[in-house]
Amino acid sequence: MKKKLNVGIIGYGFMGRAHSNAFRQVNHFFDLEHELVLKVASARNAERLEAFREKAGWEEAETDWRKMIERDDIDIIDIAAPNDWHRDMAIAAAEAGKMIWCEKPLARNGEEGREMVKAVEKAGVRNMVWYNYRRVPAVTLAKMIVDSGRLGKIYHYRANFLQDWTISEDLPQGGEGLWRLDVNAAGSGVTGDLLAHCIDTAIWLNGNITRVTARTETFVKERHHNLTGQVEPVGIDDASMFLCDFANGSLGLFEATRYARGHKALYTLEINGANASIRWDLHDLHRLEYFDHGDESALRGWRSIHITDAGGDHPYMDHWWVPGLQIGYEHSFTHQVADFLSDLETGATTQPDFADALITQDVCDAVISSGQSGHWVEV
Ligand code: SOE
Repeated sequence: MKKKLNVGIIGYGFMGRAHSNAFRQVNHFFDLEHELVLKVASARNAERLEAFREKAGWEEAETDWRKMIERDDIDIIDIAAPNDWHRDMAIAAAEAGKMIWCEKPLARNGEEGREMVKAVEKAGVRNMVWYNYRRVPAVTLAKMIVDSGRLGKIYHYRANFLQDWTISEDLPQGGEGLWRLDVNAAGSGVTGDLLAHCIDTAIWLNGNITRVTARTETFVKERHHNLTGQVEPVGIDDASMFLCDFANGSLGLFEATRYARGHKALYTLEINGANASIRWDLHDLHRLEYFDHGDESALRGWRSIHITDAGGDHPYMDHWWVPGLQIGYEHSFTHQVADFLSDLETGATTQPDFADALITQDVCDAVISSGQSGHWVEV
């Protein structure tokens, strides 16, 4: 008989849907001692909440998230609300002794993030942040290759996250998914929304970032605000680029924008070492490209590895289909929750936790600060 864990989710947007799907799938594909129960869903808009509850498969709806957190029968709080809610919700959940899963970025800034880390450490509750791309099997395999030392000394780390959905000046800020354009809700623009993913993966694969120099830009300076009804200044960064030093001596180059016409969610990364290089592209997420200078010269070249070797050496794939059949974006969330549940059983810490995500938050803050000052900023 499995031990049941009751989950309470806050938020019914894109991430609310992605997380709910993972919670529903995890016990069907992973052998775990615990079973997740989709107990309560919470959000302010009662009508939309009810539609979400029914469609996503939650047992109950609660429009007051504090009431949900206070319930004795809830074991885990999942925060899938906009960034300006993360701190208060996480602190309340920690004080109530709940395990906490929080959507990325950890918070709007390092100051809020530090309060959250303090709260979970004081309460001694397990916690995790949804930097889901670490659990795309090709990215996990990249980590295994880097850790094996096959790349040799690392010289370069390069990452992009390109989108084009905010180019129109008529697009409002505020409310529903558009909170991402409102600096009060989001904390920053593409730095926290997109570069944070790239930074999390980069630190995981290549170690700490020690200093940055950035160029940030807001192309559309004013937008209609959906909640206030006024035209208001835009406070977010629409584009953000930075150069950095890694502690291991390698150099980093990062770019994120929502103004790259034609690109919808093009997250790419590349690592160049003395012996070998790897690269990955979210639009072809089940492939990892690998170049090994040690290969026989006549055959040497970039190889494109299809990460579908179920029963072989490809991470996570033995939980899914037969060799050759690929999986997608949503599986990265299922893998993350599966890892959390198996770590709960072994006592291991699940990464990234709040403390880990705070390091990424500090790099984001340094990028914003350097973009404003035009100077190098130490992290
Ligand atoms: C929108 O910019 C968004 O959905 C981000 O919020 C996600 O974190 C990213 O994975 C995809 O794009």
